[in-house]
Amino acid sequence: MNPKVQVSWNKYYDYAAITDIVKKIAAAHPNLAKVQSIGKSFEGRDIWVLTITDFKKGDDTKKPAMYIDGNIHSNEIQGSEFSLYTAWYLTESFGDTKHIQELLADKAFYIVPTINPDGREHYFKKPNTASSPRSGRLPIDNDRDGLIDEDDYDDLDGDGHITMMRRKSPTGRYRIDPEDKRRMIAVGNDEEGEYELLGLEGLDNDGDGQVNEDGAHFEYDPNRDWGWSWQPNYIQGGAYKYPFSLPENRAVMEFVMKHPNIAAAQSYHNAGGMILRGPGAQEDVGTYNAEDVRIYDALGKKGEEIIPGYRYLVVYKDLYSAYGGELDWFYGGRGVYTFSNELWTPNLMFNKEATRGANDAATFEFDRYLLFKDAFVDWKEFDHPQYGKIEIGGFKKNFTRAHPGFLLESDAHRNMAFTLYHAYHTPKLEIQDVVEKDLGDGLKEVTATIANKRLMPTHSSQDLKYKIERPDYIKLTGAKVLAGMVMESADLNIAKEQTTNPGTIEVPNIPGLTSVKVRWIVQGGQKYTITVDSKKGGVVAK
Ligand SMILES: [Ca+2]
Ligand SMILES: [Ca+2]
Ligand SMILES: [Ca+2]
Ligand SMILES: [Ca+2]
Ligand SMILES: [Zn+2]
Repeated sequence: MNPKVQVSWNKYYDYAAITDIVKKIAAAHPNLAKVQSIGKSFEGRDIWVLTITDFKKGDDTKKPAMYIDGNIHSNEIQGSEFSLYTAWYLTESFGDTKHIQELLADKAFYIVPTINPDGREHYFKKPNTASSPRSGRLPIDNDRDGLIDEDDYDDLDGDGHITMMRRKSPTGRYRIDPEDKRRMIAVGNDEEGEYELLGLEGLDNDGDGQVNEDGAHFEYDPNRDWGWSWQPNYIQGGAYKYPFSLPENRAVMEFVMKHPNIAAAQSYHNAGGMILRGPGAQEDVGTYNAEDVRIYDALGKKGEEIIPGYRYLVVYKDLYSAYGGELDWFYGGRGVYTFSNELWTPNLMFNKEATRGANDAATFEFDRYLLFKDAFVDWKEFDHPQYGKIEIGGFKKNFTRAHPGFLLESDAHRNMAFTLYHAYHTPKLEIQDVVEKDLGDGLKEVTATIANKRLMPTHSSQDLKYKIERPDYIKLTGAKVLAGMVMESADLNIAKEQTTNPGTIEVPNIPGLTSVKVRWIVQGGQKYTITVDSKKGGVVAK
């Protein structure tokens, strides 16, 4: 492959660079990619979406679509590179990869590299930790003292990183690891320690007796703002005001509402190596019925094969309860099969099972032998106005949650492959055969078989339960239709007649890997057209 758009996939991109890449992809591949803004962030940045499909084979809105986004949590940056890589790979490999050509003939992709550009920019440009900031940039008075963001982290030593503070103390419960002097280890109950840990670099800026209590690092949680099982702030910390009160999420919601062809969705987070599905909360277990769980399981288990080291898990059961999460809205509110992947697994460090703690021995070894200690700021002394003589040191923001550059591209490719498998299994409708029977007197019986060649139905069980999307229409035009019916059993000749508007038969669902039959009695019409029009299954005609 000799790509038209040159991008290095072993590094990270700030907002300006993302803007440049999405525009270059669209300019280089006008028949495959379009870029538009779905709205503005709080600070006024455009939120870019790339629409990827083979436009020569039909409009994106008439095809089942896969929606992909990243970076809802500001510090969880690599979802943007993974999303961008997907758009880049689809467009660049189209020329010589038959599978991609077929996929883009049938499907569309809506790819939003970052749905939180303000937070991303803060993470890149300001001193931060691997876990900050989580929020976008709407200002909040976290401690309700009447002041906003009055006590953020402070980069005390001015090195551009927010690391840890420690102090020698006879009552401290930590000591230095003799194996790696940079690492602090907790002492046992019967041991004496020599250091206490004082948290992240900071001062009590406003003299209220607390350090780092109100800053940009945690204002609210953008992934608790979505309109399904939403709970207010006193039940669910970080919920902010009401569902879709954040402008970035509202822009996504409005885009999704305008694109009812979205049948599948993927959001990217970090970290831990997980392929997550809902429900986010125990209360919603009933909304995931057996048929849908079967489809989630088929996709999720394939994902475990495609992305070694990642585990397919259920949020509320295997992680924690969360209300008003994005994946719950996509499935609960829109009936869309959705996964959230927690990117970066520490197993990638030495290709064996590992934990990802910033204080785990393997993390230090990996930094020492593969990153050559580039990810760690060595401890150094500092005179703290409140704590006295302390030391500052620890991992930089770009390690423990984000992939080191040399491991970024292969994991992006594997996660993309999982989303392509997911997209492949959105419905593929085909008018399989049309059988005519002459009934005499210029009348004929037309029986059409509509097959769905993929795993997903045109309506998830959640969709059917709440009537989220209209039924699928199977239309006969070009002849006078006298009667129309759904064949419940063609073999036994059992039909359910539709007396109103028989030319357009409504079927509630076309399940995956199966077919439905419809029949009309028509008069005349040597040449007629049968059209299947499904919101999530696309439009096909014969
Ligand atoms: Ca405050
Ligand atoms: Ca610092
Ligand atoms: Ca304070
Ligand atoms: Ca305060
Ligand atoms: Zn996250």
